[in-house]
Amino acid sequence: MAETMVHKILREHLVEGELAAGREIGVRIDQCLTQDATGTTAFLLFEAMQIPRVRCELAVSYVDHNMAQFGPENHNDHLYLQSVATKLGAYHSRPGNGICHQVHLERFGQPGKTLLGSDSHTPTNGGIGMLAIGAGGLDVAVAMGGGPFYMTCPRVIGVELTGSLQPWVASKDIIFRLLSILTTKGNVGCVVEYHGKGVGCLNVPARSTCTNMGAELGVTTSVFPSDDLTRQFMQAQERGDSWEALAADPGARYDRITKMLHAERDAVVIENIRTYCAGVEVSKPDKNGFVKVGFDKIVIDLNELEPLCATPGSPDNITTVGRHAGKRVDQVLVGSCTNSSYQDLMLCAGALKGHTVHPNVEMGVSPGSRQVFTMIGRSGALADFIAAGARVLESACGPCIGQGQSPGQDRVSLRSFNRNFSGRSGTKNDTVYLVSPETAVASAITGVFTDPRDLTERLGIACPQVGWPERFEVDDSMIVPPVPADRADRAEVVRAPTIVTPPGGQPVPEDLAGKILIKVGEKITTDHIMPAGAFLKFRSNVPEYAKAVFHPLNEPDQPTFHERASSLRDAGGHGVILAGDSYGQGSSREHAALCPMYLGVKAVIAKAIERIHKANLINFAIVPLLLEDAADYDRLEEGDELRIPALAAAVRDGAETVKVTDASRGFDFACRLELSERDRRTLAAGGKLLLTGQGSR
Ligand code: MIC
Ligand code: SF4
Repeated sequence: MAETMVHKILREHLVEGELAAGREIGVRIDQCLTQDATGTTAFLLFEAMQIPRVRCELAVSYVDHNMAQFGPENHNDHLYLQSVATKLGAYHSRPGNGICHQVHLERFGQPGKTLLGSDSHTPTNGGIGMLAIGAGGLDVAVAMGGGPFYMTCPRVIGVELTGSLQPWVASKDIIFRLLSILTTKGNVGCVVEYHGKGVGCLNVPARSTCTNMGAELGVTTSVFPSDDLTRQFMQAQERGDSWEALAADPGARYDRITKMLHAERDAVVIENIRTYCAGVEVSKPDKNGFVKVGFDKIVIDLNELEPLCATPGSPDNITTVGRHAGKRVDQVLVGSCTNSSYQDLMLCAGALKGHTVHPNVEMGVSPGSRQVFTMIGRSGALADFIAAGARVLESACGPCIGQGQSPGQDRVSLRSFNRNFSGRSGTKNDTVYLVSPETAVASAITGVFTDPRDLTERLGIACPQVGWPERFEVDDSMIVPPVPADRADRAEVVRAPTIVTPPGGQPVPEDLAGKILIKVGEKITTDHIMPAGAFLKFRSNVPEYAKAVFHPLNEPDQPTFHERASSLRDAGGHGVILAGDSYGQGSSREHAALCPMYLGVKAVIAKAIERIHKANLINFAIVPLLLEDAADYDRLEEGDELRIPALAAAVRDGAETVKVTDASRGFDFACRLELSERDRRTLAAGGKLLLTGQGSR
């Protein structure tokens, strides 16, 4: 039977289960990556598992997030990571070498392989034809130790690209269009597979922009075929030998996708589905106004695509750039793992050449890797940035994770990044728009929101043609190789006192007797639960970092979440978090489960929980409970006392629902336990580490 590319890779790597959408499968992982903000925990947990050496084909530890170095913590982390990773058999990409996803694409990504990374944007490497998946650090630690990764066998969403991109329209606009169709909600358990003639106008970094930001769709990953352009990219990286062609078989069928949408509230999304999808069917509204929308595949004509942007608050608030034309812009940032390739930066430098950044605007540029940095340096583009007045930042995540460049209050910031969750920039109630590098640079020149196509018409600036380098500057001297196995015993791990072994889990309580510690709304991200920015430096110290749980939601002059939760825990009570839809979307940071666990949280009750966060909750023995009737959310309040008798038995014995009593208000409601057999065993054991039998309580 004709197969999709996703199924080909999965079939090659299947170690447990069968390839039927919705079933749990175990997949062999070839490559693993960690970054410093999640990597310290991943390696501490790997050490706790007492596996002497990395067993997957390749593991790379990167340092790119936590670079500000206020206080000793960050440097301590870097030293720990370099020593532990290389001792245990991983490569280590040193601070300054670049953002993990960009460097991995340049130096290690390989078509047809599987990659598991402790960062939600690991799917970036789908642009080179890998099945690249983001996960919590504990799952990555297990994969480094040679264990399979368990996931739901995905439904494959086919995205056909036709035509070719017009000048000033970018691959970022493709993923924006996709976000306007699929949104950030309701895509859990799916993988996006791109195909069609239009793929041929996108080079590997441009493809990776789409797969990178596929993370914002909430899908497991996204993948492009591996073709001649992939071969050229790998040859130019001196890795042509590792190339292989990979594509779906002719006639391969993609899954039919169905989504529940609200006829009125989601009217624009339904209209987009009608415009861009084939085989669309929309049911009649149910009593609550919801319709079932089904379609066979998505078709995007690149000739018709125009510059798009995501307006503040969520990456799926998509409008055209033209709609904001003329609006004042105060800050422009180009960088992040979404758009900081050689091509992206050469294009921006080319447009800026001979101009000065508008006096309204502060512009910052961060090259994605040392390779990109070196090449813009040698080509003269770096001098063009400097001459134009752009502030050149180091090769790292930087402002994308709120490490500097926070915008002023009510100031409009345009970023070529992938996330604009409120407050992520480090400024409360910020106004961050996500745009392509093309739109970013056009607006930096004019000082107002500018459709980049207008640059040519109004200012006579032609769209720069960025040639493909025959050879990239290959220099792996900042990648430290593993210590040879026969010398590893003697290698010392540098462990400063700021690196604290994470606490172990406890089995699910037999009877839950607790309290709703916080009631949060819809689309709460891991940035709300466990903010990064200035708190990043505490990632390797759970008791310290736990003080920041729900920090952005703490009310002034009221006890913080940390204070409320720790006093309940110390009194022997069980904490519960109540949430709306898409709880835990965004990053893979397992601290969003680990720190609440440390504070005594035993369950999350929500309308829906995102994939990686749900897995992290289970790994740390917090029970994910889904409201059977979403309307019960409105009846529950913060401070309510909850009882769930025989919760542990329900988890162990395969119950699909549990009855919860709100003892404060005197009513019962039902919650679903959507758990695999393995999830149940993990929760019952007190978390994944204890399930393996090697962790300590
Ligand atoms: C992010 O973009 O939010 C991060 C920071 O890269 C996270 C990882 C982390 O929190 O360390 C992610 O995307 O997984
Ligand atoms: Fe770093 Fe931002 Fe990419 Fe996350 S999204 S890996 S913080 S550049």
